[in-house]
Amino acid sequence: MDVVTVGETMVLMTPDSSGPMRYANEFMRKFAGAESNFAIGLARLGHQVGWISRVGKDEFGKAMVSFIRGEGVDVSQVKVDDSAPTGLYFKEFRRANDLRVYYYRKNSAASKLSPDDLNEEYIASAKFLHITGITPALSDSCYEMIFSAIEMAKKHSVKVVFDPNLRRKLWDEGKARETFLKIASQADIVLPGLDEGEFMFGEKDVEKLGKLFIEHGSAIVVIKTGADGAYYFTNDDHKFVPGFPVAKVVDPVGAGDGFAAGFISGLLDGLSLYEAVKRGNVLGAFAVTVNGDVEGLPDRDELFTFFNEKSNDVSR
Ligand code: KDG
Repeated sequence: MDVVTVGETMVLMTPDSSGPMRYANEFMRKFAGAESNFAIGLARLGHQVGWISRVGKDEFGKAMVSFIRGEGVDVSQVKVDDSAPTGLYFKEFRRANDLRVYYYRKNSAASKLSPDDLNEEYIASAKFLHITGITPALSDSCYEMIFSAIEMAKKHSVKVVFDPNLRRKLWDEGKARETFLKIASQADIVLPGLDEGEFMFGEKDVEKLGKLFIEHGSAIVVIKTGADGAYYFTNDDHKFVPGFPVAKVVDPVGAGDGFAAGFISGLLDGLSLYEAVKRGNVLGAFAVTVNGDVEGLPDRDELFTFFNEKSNDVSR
């Protein structure tokens, strides 16, 4: 396994029409979750990825596992739970720049994830363990599970990648900050957005923030600044890597997961940090051009075609 990730994926319902969802009668059914989005992004680029989770013993759970398996992700560690349903969420495209998300995930099957769902050998077989700040918010057992997974990874020298993915609807702010700081101090690689970094350290200046993350214990930090690009920091190096302009953002959700997949793919391919961040920026840009979190992510051919064309415009 190149990468193992763990977390909840939900059924995603998106209205066919924009505007207040109370008027929507038709919906598209998709699947989305930060960790499986990331896993799918890597699998499309040809990497070996595994996703650990729980789904309900229901039609949605069956369809979700088939979908993720169909994308080339190993689902051997996904458990089917007959006591809780598969989680659900809705995306409401209210108006331009006003996208809202509604969760129906409390007590879902994935919220029952616990340390017992972790197979140490499976985690040990990977080069990277990827976790997000969403999972520890889901329940006490999910919180414990995340720290057990980190412990297992560290025991076997598997690098821990932490994407904070702050979801304010799921958290008490103080608890979120404390948890993110605790995970960041144990992670090798942290991938915050600038706003998440500010949330964690109360610092807006990106250079100072990068330094704070490194002092806090991470070997590599990449701070994303949206469409502009991202800054990477290590103990002895830091650079800004410009993003790729997108003519029309169709759906911004999933950009961060695409970024993480592109960046880790770059590291797995032995690229320099600069080139890995650039690949992350490209995948983030691809992700937002299509409705759905993962539908826009490229396969390896598409990615290299994009680079070979030396295109600066993702939309053409
Ligand atoms: O990163 C995109 C995900 O956040 C979204 O698809 C749903 O996993 C999700 C969440 O918990 O918000």
